[in-house]
Amino acid sequence: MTSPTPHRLPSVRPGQHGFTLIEMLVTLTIIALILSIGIPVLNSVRARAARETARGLVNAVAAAVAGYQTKAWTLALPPPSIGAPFPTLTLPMWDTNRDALIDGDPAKDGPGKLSASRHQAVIDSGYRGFFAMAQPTVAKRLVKEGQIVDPWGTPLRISWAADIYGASGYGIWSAGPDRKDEFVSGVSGATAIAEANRDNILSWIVGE
Ligand SMILES: [Ca+2]
Ligand SMILES: [Ca+2]
Repeated sequence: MTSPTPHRLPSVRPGQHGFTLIEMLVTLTIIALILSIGIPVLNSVRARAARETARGLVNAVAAAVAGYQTKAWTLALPPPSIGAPFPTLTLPMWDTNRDALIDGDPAKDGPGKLSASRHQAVIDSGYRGFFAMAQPTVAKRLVKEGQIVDPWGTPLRISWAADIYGASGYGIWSAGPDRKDEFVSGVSGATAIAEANRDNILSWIVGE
């Protein structure tokens, strides 16, 4: 049995152009090899860059929130009857609509857990959402309609006080490349929640 010759010249007759079959196969094999090595490396570099962007974003937003002394937004509600005093409503600053997402422009952001009338009261109060109020340094591509999104397009989340961040203060986080965390509908049960939260990028250190 003869092995295929790697040489090109013997198979090319005068006046003939083009590649031999072996040359084509060798070339294709080399291209496939380069792609098989290069694409995963490129994807890995991109994934790392996205995580670093998200980490910087989460830290910047956490610092911007921490820079404010007032952590609640108090507004006047319409009086229940003519002549009655205006009741006040105090809401967690940066998440007035209590949907665990950093507020965008309240006129565009939904009412979240507020009633429509209370949501309107927030708009009327002059609250303009996190981005307009705190003006953190954020790349333009990470802002969509006044809402800050992570490199995977998911709005940043915020939670206030004990359940997430300790006795006082805010926790900011990105849901990570999988765009999921325990607040996404359809994620329930300890195993699914742990899996969804595994790649989240947090502004705090777990256990502190
Ligand atoms: Ca919100
Ligand atoms: Ca996640």
